[in-house]
Amino acid sequence: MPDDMTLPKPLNLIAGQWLPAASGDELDVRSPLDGEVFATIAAAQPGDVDAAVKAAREAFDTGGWGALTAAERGRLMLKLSLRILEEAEPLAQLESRDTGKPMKQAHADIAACARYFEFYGGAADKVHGEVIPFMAGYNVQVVREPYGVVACIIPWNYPSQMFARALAPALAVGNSTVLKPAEDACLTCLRLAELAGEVGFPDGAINVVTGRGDVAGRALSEHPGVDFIAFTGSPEVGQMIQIAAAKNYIPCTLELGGKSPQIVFDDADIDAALPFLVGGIIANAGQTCSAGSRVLIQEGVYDKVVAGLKERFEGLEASHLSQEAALGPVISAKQKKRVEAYIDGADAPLIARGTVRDGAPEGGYYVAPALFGPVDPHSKIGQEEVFGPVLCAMTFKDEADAIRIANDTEYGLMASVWSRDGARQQRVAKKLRGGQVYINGFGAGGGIELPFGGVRKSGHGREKGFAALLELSQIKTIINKHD
Ligand code: TXE
Repeated sequence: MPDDMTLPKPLNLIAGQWLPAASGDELDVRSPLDGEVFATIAAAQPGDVDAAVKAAREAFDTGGWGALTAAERGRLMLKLSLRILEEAEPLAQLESRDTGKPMKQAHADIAACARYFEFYGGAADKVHGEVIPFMAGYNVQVVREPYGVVACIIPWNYPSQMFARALAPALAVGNSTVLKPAEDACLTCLRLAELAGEVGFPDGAINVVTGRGDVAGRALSEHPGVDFIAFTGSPEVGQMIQIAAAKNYIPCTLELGGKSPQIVFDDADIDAALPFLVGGIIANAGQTCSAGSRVLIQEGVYDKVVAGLKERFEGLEASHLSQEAALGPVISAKQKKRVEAYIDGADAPLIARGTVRDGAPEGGYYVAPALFGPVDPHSKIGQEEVFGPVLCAMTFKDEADAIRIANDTEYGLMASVWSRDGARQQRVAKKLRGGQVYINGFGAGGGIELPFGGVRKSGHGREKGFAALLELSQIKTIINKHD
């Protein structure tokens, strides 16, 4: 870790001003790499949140943000995208220290963050309405409008990507925003908001309140001045968000995680599949909503696939020492305890365990990856989201069995189908529950252009792609009787 790392201002951003919590409350930030406190952040209270929402409202109603044309908003977003790329190295270092990600992953996240602003910056002036033929003497326009103030409450697993995934489409269609990043990792979000100010975003377009979820997050989600909530996080908090949104009669999108299956049929190219089966759960130490945490394997190839997985798992090392490390620590002592409780209490045979590399700091939150199998699909570890580097191998007999097991959890977010049979690929993909299905690949939520989201306990609404622009805007029908 570089000693000369520049930390962003540990303050809230409200109407273009960097402010401490009015109460003066702060929280310590620990690095998962070594467990040491390396920064503090403001612990926003309801009064700070209120000020942030009012600032966003003013920016939208009468301030500089609402006055911009779509093309001007897009141009600012494109400028921010370039600025993020210029700052990629320090941003990646900050992201790595804050989340524990290996640098390679942190760099990929910063590149994706820039890409979000590029994609949505380019799309800002391409969202338009339509004209509907109606009775003689009428002109009917359907226009697409922003909601107003969008509250974005995001988690710690991909702070810079989540910043962009939530904010970029909301801003592109003209909403102003209040971001509440996660208390476990929010420093890149503060720096990104600072960069937005540097490239010319008007005050109040992006406001940031840091602090505890049950204080700042709750105050934001319940605030009557918020018009839309975009939430990513746990199902438990997602449910509270939906209730808070209902009380204010506003819409929300929820992205809540999953237990995503990768299905390997006996005609699959197993050598091609193996890196994706491992990568789907190891990326970001398994702390990905769309992690491929279940591998469903057809009986005839179970031994062969498991042998390949075992070999790879035994070679995995959790580390912060190498730029190329496949996985780093998990986010916090709490998360490490949670993941280890799943591993220690697993009601399935352990097939393989990776290692924590020698030299990893004692205080870091490293977890050696674990492969279990055959896992009973109805067992606790086969059903619940672990959010760590834990893979469950399961068997199935035939196509119908595979679809039944794949869909038999409370979640439905991502899936993949590994088979050489084109008709089967289509049949299975169409029957799987969830918002994204890969065929002969797995990209853990990848692709900014591609709509993404879940069903049931994985949430609802679609992020990414053009779909997010439609989600974060509403239509108004203007009926003009002209003679
Ligand atoms: O999430 P929380 P946690 C899952 C994953 C993980 C578990 C717990 O299984 O192990 O959730 O993680 C804010 N009102 N996912 O506890 O608490 C909080 O400050 C309003 C999957 O970290 O849901 C943070 O900004 N906001 C997921 C955000 O909600 C509240 C990613 C998410 O935190 C709040 C993260 C409240 N009462 C965890 N309480 C994914 N889908 O990728 C907390 N928050």
